[in-house]
Amino acid sequence: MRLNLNNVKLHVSAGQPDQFPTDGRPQIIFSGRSNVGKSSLINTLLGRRGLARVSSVPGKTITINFYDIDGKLWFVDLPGYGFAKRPREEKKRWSALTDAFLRAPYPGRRFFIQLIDAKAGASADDHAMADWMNAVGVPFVYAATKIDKLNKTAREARLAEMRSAGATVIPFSAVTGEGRAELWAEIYKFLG
Ligand SMILES: Nc1nc2c(ncn2[C@@H]2O[C@H](COP(=O)(O)OP(=O)(O)OP(=O)(O)O)[C@@H](O)[C@H]2O)c(=O)[nH]1
Ligand SMILES: [Mg+2]
Repeated sequence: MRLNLNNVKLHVSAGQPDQFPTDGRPQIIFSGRSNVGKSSLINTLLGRRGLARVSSVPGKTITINFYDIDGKLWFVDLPGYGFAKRPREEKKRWSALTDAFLRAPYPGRRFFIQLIDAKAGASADDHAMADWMNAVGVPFVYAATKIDKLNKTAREARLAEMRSAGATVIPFSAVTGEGRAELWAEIYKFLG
């Protein structure tokens, strides 16, 4: 599959399950805690600075954003989880919408890119997400985000820790662009 990255657009910011696409195109799903750098990573992958909104206020939006990638696949930006200051009502909405998305039968293939803040390491919610992906058996890789913030020693320690469970871990930085080519390689490998 060849993709024209000049032909990408935000298709829908879905606040309700009936807005989710059901056409069966492959979905690349980006998941991670709030503020982990999801929007920045999506923009870096697509080479578009302002497509996914990079927020100064974390955890503001509770929608699932579907980006149409050249009419051939979907990039799915899940709302970030684990933002401590978010009101309880919003947390409920987050899990209701995300659960609906993850549980609904989808007539196409799915590949998860699970973002972990390289400096902070995996949170309890990150572990819960990984447990879910392993239990369901969906393919995924980790992106260790904001890797530019770590010195060599901290970087190697974090990557070794994240790789100890056997998963693929890609160090990533939206600042330097490190990891962009490697993530695209994983996506293309999945697409076959
Ligand atoms: N140093 C550094 N900062 C980054 C990187 N990626 C994102 N940031 C910063 O981290 C903050 C959050 O980035 P976002 O891309 O909005 O993160 P998000 O996961 O989409 O956040 P929410 O959607 O609000 O949950 C912003 O201030 C970014 O500038 C990175 O690779 N390196
Ligand atoms: Mg975001």
